[in-house]
Amino acid sequence: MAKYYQEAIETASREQIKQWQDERLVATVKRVYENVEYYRKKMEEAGVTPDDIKSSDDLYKLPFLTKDDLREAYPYGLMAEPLENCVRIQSTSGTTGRRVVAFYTQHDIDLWEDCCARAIMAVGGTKEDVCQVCYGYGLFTGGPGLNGGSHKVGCLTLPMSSGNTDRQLQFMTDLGATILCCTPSYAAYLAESIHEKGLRDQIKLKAGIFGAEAWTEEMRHDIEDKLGIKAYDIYGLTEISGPGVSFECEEQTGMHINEDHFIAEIINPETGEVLPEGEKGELVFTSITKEAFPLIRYRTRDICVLSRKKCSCGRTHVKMTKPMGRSDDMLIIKGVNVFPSQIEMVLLNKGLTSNYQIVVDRANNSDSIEVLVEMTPELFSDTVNELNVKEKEITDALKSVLGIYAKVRIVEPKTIVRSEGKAVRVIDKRNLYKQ
Ligand code: DLL
Repeated sequence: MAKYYQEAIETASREQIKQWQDERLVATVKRVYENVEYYRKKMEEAGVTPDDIKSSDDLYKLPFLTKDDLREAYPYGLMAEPLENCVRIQSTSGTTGRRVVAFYTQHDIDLWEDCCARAIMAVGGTKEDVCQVCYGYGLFTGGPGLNGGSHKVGCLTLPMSSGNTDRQLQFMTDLGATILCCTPSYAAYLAESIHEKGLRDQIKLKAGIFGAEAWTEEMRHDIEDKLGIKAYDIYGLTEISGPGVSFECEEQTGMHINEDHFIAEIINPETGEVLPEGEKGELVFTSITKEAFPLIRYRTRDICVLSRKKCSCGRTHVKMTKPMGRSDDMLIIKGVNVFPSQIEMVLLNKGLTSNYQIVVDRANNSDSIEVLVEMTPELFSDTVNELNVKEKEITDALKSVLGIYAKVRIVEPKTIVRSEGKAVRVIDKRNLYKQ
């Protein structure tokens, strides 16, 4: 059974992969230097010219790019193709101020969908399969990416998008879905609903492709047991295209990075120094085939380890572990990227103090977020009713900034533990990064 979408590429020799990376990096650097003022300035500041980049061995000479650069250059500052050649945007789930917009030419979409097709075939997908995609469609990359990959493999694609669990289950059983694509928390929720409704023997699922958020091995086993499937991880980020930057194969021991499109490095997040293979650090990507929005040395803030150990699946592309944490304070709650600073801004705007704590938890596979904030002397004299009104006001403001519901509790002064070092702003009880 064919298990590769592009066998010659996925099993290419290391020499061949290096050659692709060398040629494509040199061409990409030259192109952005000539076409994108933002890059040219950054390179000039770092004292590097395209002539200094002769192969991927010279990558370390180039400056890093961060989310702040993307915000500074928003919206069009990093676009490397004329607008008339771009056909799509996708955007992160982040909110005002933190929003990241990525651009695609038709060629970019084509290559991105190839990456997702590789992921689907790696879990045993063929054109005989019925692939149910319940990642969100729209600005989020999950739905469009896996949808495109599923088409390329030739699966019958169910473009469900997220939510409406009853309808998901109806299509899953009526149409005999065999591959499920969604976040791991939604997969676990679907598994639970299937059990509750006694539908286990009516489903034909064999594999799931779950990503977009951290999940543990325990969660994998739980989903696999409940649904009687193999559950595979998939990783990606909007900035670098979306899902399919890397994906798991049958070995289920890490995700192969599509190295013909992306060069991966691991750096020390404090110093920026490139770390040798096998060391844990921040993952940095350089895209070498993208037309509209090539990113050079983009710091993902995801912490992981790379390995080039031979894989039994026959793929030769480097593997990354599941992300083991982040080097910034971004939380992913219900699939939405949330920065504590956004919450702080809302509280301060509403006249509250910066003595607050964010408690994130997960019950029945659903994330919840509670914001505790100490009352100010003015609020101290307010009645319970007035406090309730204030809490509701903050909840609404948070909803409009974050896009998700956060329970707000105003607590008495001095009840949030003070710390002598850094304040403990976030208590994440989900333990998602436990390996
Ligand atoms: O989450 C793209 C995606 C969609 C990946 C569907 C997989 C499946 P963003 O919303 O830009 O893009 O969020 C990117 O999510 O930097 C990681 O911190 C986190 N993340 C993505 N996949 C995984 C995973 C999509 N498999 C951010 N495990 C990334 C852990 C993940 N974290």
